[in-house]
Amino acid sequence: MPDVLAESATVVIVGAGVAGMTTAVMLRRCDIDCVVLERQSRDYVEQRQRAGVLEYRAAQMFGEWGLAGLLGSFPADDTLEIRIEGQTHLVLNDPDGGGRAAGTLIPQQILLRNLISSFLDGGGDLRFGAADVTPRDLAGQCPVVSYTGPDGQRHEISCALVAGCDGEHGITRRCVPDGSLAVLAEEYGISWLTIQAAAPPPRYPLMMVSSRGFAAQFPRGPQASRFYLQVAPEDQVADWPADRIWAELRARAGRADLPSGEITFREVFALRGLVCEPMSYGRLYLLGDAAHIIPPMGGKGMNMALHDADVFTRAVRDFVQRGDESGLRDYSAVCLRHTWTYQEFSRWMTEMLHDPGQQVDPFRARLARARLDRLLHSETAARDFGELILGLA
Ligand code: FAS
Repeated sequence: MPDVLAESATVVIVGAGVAGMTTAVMLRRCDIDCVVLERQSRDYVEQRQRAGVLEYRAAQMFGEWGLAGLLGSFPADDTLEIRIEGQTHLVLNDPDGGGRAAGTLIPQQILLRNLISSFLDGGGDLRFGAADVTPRDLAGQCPVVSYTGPDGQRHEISCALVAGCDGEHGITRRCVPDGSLAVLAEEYGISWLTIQAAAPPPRYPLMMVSSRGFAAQFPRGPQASRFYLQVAPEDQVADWPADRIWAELRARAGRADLPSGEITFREVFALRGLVCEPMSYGRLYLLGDAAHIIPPMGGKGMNMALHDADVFTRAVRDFVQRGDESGLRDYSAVCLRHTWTYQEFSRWMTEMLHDPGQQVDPFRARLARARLDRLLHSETAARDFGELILGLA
C-alpha cells in the first residue's frame, strides 16, 4: 500500500447528507465528475431521521432536473392546520391556486436513500467511512482534499472545487482561515422536546397554539409522526417520561383521544439561527447546514440545503462547460439572500405561534395573537404566507 494515493476530480463533495447527495446526483446529470466523501457508514446516514416536508419550490427543482422519480409517491403538502386552544383553522399553502402548488411529505431519510441509490446505480463515486478528511490550498486554483479510507489507505484528491456539505459540525468551514468568514447567530430563548413516535400521522401538518405552550405534529410516513413540544429551557429528556409527554400533547391539542405510539427518539434542543457569511472561500463553497442553521419552525432546513445544491450545481455547470465563473462568483450572495429571507420567516412564525404567557409578557402575547388573527383572516397575509411556505419568496 503506497503511503498516499494521489487522485484527481473536478469536484470533491464533503458530506453525503441531502446537500451533498443532491449536488452529486445533479452534477452527474451534467456529466461532471465528482467524488463524495462521507465519514459515517451508509447504514448510519440512511437511518438518520430529520425533516419531512419538501417545499413546492424544491419539488419543482427535482422535476426540472429530471429527478421527480426520487420523490416517490408521498402525500402532497397543501394545507397546514393551526389549532388554537383546541380550535381548528386550516391554512392553504396556495390560497390563490386552490392548493395546486404543493410540497411533498417525504421523510428526509427516504429522499436521501433514493439520492444515494440513484448516484451509485449511475456509477457515482461515493466513499463511506472516510476518516480525517482534510481540505487544503482552498485559496489556490487547485485545492486538495485528503482522507483515510476504511482500509487505512491515505488518499489525496486534487480538484477544481470543494463543496462543503458536511453539516454544522463538519470540517470544511473550520478549514477557512480566521477572519475570512463571519458567523452570525441568535439564540431564540425557546427550547423544544422533539419526539419521533410510531403514532398515526395527522391529516395535515399540525401546529398547536396553547397557553400551555407550543406543540406540533408532522407526518413521517404512513405510520409515524414527528412531534415537537415547547418545554422549559432547563428541562432535560429525563424530565419527560412517555406518559407525561402524551398527557401534555393531548392537553395542547385539545384532543383527549390523540393517538399515541412507541417513542423511538427524543431530544431537547434550543431554537437558534446561524448564518455564515460569505458562504464561500476561494474554491470552497459551503452548502446547507455547513453554512446555516435554522429552527424546524417552517420546515426550511432541508429545503435551504436543496436550494444551495441547485444554485451551486448550475454555477459549476456553467464554469466547467462554458468557463463562465459568474455563477460561482454570485453563489454566496444569491444563497445568503435566500437564507436571510427564511431565517426571518422562521423567526416570524416562532414569535406568532409561541405564547410568551399572559403573565410573563401580556403585550407580546397580544402581538402574537394579532399576527395569527391577521394570517387567518387577511387574504394578503395568507398569500404572503403561502409564498414563503411554498419556498417561492
Ligand atoms: P447534514 O447534517 O444532513 O449532512 C452532513 C453530512 O456530512 C453527514 O452525513 C455527516 O456525517 C457528514 N460529515 C460531517 N463531518 C464530516 C467530515 N469531517 N468528513 C466527512 N463527512 C462528514 N429540518 C426541517 O426542516 N424539519 C425538521 O423536522 C428537521 N428536523 C431535524 C432534526 C434533527 C435532529 C436535525 C439535526 C436537523 C433537523 N432539521 C430539520 C434540519 C435538517 O433537515 C438539516 O437542515 C439538513 O439535514 C441539512 O442537510 P445537510 O446540509 O446535507 O447536512
